[in-house]
Amino acid sequence: MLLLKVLIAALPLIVQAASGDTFIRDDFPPDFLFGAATSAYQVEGAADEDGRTPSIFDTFAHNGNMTNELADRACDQYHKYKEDVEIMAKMGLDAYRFSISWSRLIPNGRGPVNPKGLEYYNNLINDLIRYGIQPHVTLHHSDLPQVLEDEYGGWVSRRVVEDFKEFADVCFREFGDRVKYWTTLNEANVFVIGGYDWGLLPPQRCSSSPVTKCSKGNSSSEPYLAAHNLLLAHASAVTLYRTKYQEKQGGHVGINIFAFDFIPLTNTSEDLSASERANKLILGWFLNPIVFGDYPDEMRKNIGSRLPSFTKTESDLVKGSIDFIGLNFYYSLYAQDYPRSFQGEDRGVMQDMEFKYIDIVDDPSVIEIPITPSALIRVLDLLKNTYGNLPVYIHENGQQTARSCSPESSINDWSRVKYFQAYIGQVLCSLRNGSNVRGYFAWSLLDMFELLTGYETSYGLYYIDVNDPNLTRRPKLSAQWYSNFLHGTVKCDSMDQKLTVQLETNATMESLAA
Ligand code: IFM
Repeated sequence: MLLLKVLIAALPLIVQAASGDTFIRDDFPPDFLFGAATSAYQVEGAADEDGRTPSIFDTFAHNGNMTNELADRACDQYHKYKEDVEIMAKMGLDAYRFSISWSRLIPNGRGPVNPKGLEYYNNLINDLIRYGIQPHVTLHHSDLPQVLEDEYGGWVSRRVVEDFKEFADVCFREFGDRVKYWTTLNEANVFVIGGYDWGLLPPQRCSSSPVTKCSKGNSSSEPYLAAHNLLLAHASAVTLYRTKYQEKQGGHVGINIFAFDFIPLTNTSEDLSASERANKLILGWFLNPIVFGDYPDEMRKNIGSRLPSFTKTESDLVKGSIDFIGLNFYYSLYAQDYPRSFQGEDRGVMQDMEFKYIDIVDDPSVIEIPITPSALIRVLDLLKNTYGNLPVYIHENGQQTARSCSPESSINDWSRVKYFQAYIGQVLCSLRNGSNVRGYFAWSLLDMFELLTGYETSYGLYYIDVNDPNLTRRPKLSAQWYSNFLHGTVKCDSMDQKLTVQLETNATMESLAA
């Protein structure tokens, strides 16, 4: 017993020790996947080609919300996918995470399948397989067909559940012989907060206020309604996969959630419990129903009848509906206690959860994301300790840089190299501490059309000049570093604040060029 206690007490030290180590690719389990990710609207282009119709993301981008509106061409992966698969192979990626554009595959949202859409995704998947790169497919990445938004209000209507299930059915049927990892929804929690509470993301619905540009919506009820329908749609698609396809195709299906890692703004007990509450509820809003069958009690208490209820049948449908958790993580935020007694009438999600978030960088002109030591370890620990240590794939993690600067400064992206090295080191620490992490996807493969900033900022391993008619892909230092890491030729100092980064060795800019 004493020995056990000593061992338990020593665990944090083991993590600390691991974090001071150097590491290489081979320190990860042999079947641990390293990949890169994109999403359909951000990368494909060909927005109105071959029968594709607009999604809510197109509408959002065309409504003057973005700094520029050229996503119609994006990186033109629709025409350049072969080149992109080649650069993935050169880098040594094990896997590529991308999303299927629902309105390219089924232009009317339901009904006939577009043969051109089918052909495109078949070609992309076949090419990936040919190079031994696993396709990891997301079904919804902020891009519900606009036609369904117009017809019945999209995710706020229960009708979306059946349409999403049918779309998923087409994907499983057509691509499931080769795709073994399916994610139903990308960052479901941020999609509803951004799209239905703040009105800052597609479909831009929120309560009207002097600062919002929403033409419809209700920030105090629609985020919960949309989330409820997302959960039912997710679970219906998973049940379909499990009953009709999983045994034959042998794949896995999960959902993707965004984690913030809230840290207390001050060391008061109020802020400390606000940060704990924020971390628990922002994940638990989706993961509690999925793992335990219902929303967290605290949400029910604070939100009352604005929070929809699951019937027994629905709760049974949702409970257990994942084989893995997809996780998006970028950096920590401060949380400050914000009790209901201090609030006005307006209710949004964070007010309901009784906290305010505050950026840890107090200068809005700073674009690069701070590297927050141990943040990812905390998030992975929370998942491990709360949700039964389900398999986790880190689906998005990456550094933002300004895009409007010169190509040379874009390509010399040391801050991105440092970011990847630090966070991949944190993943290793978590693995050593018992986390069930199975893979890591760098966000993003290319400089794409960014969700909030259009072409002002980017996350790519490869640089693209939007004004270049050929949209030439040029490897950045981060691509070189990632490739060297994947080929086992770079030794990294995990979590080292000074981060000695090595780049020389076999992957050169020339060898990685498109
Ligand atoms: O580009 C986005 C992505 O579409 C969703 N997650 C966050 C990324 C970076 O902003």
